Amino acid sequence: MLRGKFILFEGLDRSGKSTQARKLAEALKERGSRVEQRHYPERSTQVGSAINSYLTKTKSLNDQAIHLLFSANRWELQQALVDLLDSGVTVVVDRYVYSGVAFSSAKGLDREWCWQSDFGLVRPDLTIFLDISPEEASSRGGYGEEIYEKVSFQSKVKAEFALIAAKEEIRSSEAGKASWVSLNAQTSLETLHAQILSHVDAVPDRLPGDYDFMQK
Ligand code: NYM
Ligand code: MG
Repeated sequence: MLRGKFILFEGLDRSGKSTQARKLAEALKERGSRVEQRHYPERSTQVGSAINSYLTKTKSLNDQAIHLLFSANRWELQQALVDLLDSGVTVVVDRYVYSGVAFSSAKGLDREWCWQSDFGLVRPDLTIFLDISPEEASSRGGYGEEIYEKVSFQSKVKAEFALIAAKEEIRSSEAGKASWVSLNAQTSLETLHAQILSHVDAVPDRLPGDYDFMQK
């Protein structure tokens, strides 16, 4: 039996991640795969509840502390994620370590420091970065409610994601398999969905227990 695939969506707020994650999960299920969706931050845990208070501006925390809470939230759910994958379920995830680094380093925290707390977590098999301009994102529904949803800040986040993408694309080509793809999110839902499906189909099969990990 094969393990499930770990497919990650990353991008700015309102880049369309949730919509595309749902469409991908539906398409894979229709083909008969077992699929689950996850989203970080997972706000239902105690750590997640503290994160939620920060994001909704009801509690202030220093930049280092909130960074470590986001990371702790991934760690507390890591075993459950691995168990799901090992049981053959494909997991479509909305945000993970790259958001952690991009958002915190956009505040000016040291980039290397930002990576540290996530080293050792399972690396996604494929990360799909939905590329959108901060201006286009800000025109989409519901924008501006949470702490990071300002065009000026999202522009800095986008620049940090660009640095991460460059690094991950080099890693992909060295490994001879695409583990990061950046797609233009300012296109039709269906065009984007078809592109995403074809990238997901190209992800190699792996056995349970066979993972790469986040590392230096
Ligand atoms: N965010 C998310 C971080 O700053 N660090 C992280 O590690 C993660 C996972 O939380 N603006 C930020 C990005 C978003 C905010 O996420 C809430 P979402 O996907 O909008 O619920
Ligand atoms: Mg958001």
